[in-house]
Amino acid sequence: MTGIITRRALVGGIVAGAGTLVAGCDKLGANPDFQKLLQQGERGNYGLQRLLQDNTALATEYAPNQRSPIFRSNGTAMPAGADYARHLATGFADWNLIIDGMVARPQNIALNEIRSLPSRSQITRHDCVEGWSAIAKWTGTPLKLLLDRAGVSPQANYVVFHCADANDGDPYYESIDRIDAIHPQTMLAWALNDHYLPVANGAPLRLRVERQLGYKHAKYVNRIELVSSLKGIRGGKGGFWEDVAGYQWYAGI
Ligand SMILES: Nc1nc2c(c(=O)[nH]1)N[C@H]1C(S)=C(S)[C@@H](COP(=O)(O)O)O[C@H]1N2
Ligand SMILES: [Mo]
Repeated sequence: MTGIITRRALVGGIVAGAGTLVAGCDKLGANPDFQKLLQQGERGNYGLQRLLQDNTALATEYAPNQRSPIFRSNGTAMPAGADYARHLATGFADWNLIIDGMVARPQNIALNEIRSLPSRSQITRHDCVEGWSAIAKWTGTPLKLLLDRAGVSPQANYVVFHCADANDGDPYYESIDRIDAIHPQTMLAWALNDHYLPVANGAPLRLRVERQLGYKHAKYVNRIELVSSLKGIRGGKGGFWEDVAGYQWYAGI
């Protein structure tokens, strides 16, 4: 956040504080006027933020002693199902990451190989719309490096992350644009505070997209899909909470 007024403060006028309303989304989500308001704010938000933003600016990084005593979990803390249980029991020894869709060379990369690739560490603040923030150190593989292996087609505008957990039977997923995908701090993280990820924080692989809110940081990622449009993916809004509760797709902070 570099400006004197934050981008979120600026767009607040447009979306009428949608960011603070979404917590009570159960009732509001059903209201068509509220949906319209969110979608208007959405277009303004994405366009305005992308216009004002330096696309390569880094999110603030902190010193080791500024880390929060604990980094809590939110959403899924333990994915249900026999598949994940088996992976957990074997220490994720045969967890693979698929990269497919609009790529020249579809990939199926073993977790161990991902962990052996050049990595980056960063101490950043995570902001959840449910009203908590925490600072932690993340270590992982820059997403750009993985995407370059796959050879992203020029028509692939979005990167979709598919997750191994399901909320009410509906698997979590998220997506980002190419600007955030190649940003130097955007990574598939495999360690939190110098230990392999705890299950509650997305073991064995989770997205860090530091300039966006918490719900964009998909946990338990096992597949990355490159697409030209988000329309064909599930509800068409680009993410689990975007589809079910009208959260903004672009959640820049
Ligand atoms: N697969 C998956 N990813 C997810 C969620 C989830 O429920 N499932 N919750 C999201 C939300 S709302 C937040 S704030 C962060 C929380 O990350 P943490 O559990 O490591 O704190 O993960 C995000 N990614
Ligand atoms: Mo969140």
